[in-house]
Amino acid sequence: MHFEENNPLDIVLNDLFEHYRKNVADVDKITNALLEKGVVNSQDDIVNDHIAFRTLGVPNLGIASFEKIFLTYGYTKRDYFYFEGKKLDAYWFAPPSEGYPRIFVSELRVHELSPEAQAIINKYTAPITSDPVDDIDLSNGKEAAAFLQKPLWDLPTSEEYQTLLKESEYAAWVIYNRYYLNHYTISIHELKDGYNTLEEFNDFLLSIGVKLNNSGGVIKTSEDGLLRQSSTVSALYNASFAEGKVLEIAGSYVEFAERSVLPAYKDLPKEEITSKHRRDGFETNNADKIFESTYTTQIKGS
Ligand code: OOG
Ligand code: NI
Repeated sequence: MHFEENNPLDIVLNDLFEHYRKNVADVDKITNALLEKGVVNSQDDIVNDHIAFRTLGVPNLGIASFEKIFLTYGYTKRDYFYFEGKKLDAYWFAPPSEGYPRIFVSELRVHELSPEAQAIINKYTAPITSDPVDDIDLSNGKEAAAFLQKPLWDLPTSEEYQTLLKESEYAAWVIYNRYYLNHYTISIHELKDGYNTLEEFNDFLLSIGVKLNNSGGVIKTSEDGLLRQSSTVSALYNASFAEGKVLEIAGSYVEFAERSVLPAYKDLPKEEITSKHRRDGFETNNADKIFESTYTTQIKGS
């Protein structure tokens, strides 16, 4: 994945990816191993299926605020997803043209948390009295990219973080990591033979020592069988909290998606198959398990 630095969306996506790549060691580890094996010739040969962000459902923030950035850049809002147990809502957004990743944005249903957890979140978000996206010039890609790296609220204390963690791992993740890119996703079906099924690719990942999320099984399969996904488990990072204490907490991860050709196009010659002939969108049950790539249960489990 690489875009020319000539339009705001390209600038934003490049900047998000560069920050993410520097922080998440598995990104370069996987790319370098693919280069070494001659599977790809550069990072640009890796097709990015989608990227994901997490938000808080409070006034002036959440999907309603965040989506303005990518709607302005030509994305289209698509299906709604609801995750009852995790208290999340989500939408996916289709890209303006081929070559750009889909975007998956989720939002915590903050009003459904305990009064204690709500009070912690509100302490940090209440000072945000207008939608911060309204204050940025989205035609300026550098300004939009900087916005996505800029903390919108103060750092919590370690105690507040741990209180949130006990009730909602997602809440704890967002209060600390904010709009950091949550993952990028390698399109497995775009790779060469030997690496273009999730089984083969996961074997390759295990061979280079990458740990995979096993919640609900390592390969998550949609009901129609056409969207299969796996993901790494986040590493632990030393994070400094408001009072100066350092805790090891979850950051971001890498995902892998295999989209099969839709039944209507099953007889199309291989050379003619493009992304529009493949299963699109997302799947609630797959996503529900992929969220856990940043959860303590996955990070601390074997
Ligand atoms: C997003 C989890 C869902 C997918 O592809 O279904 C997802 C997250 O962890 O924030 O990425
Ligand atoms: Ni994903």
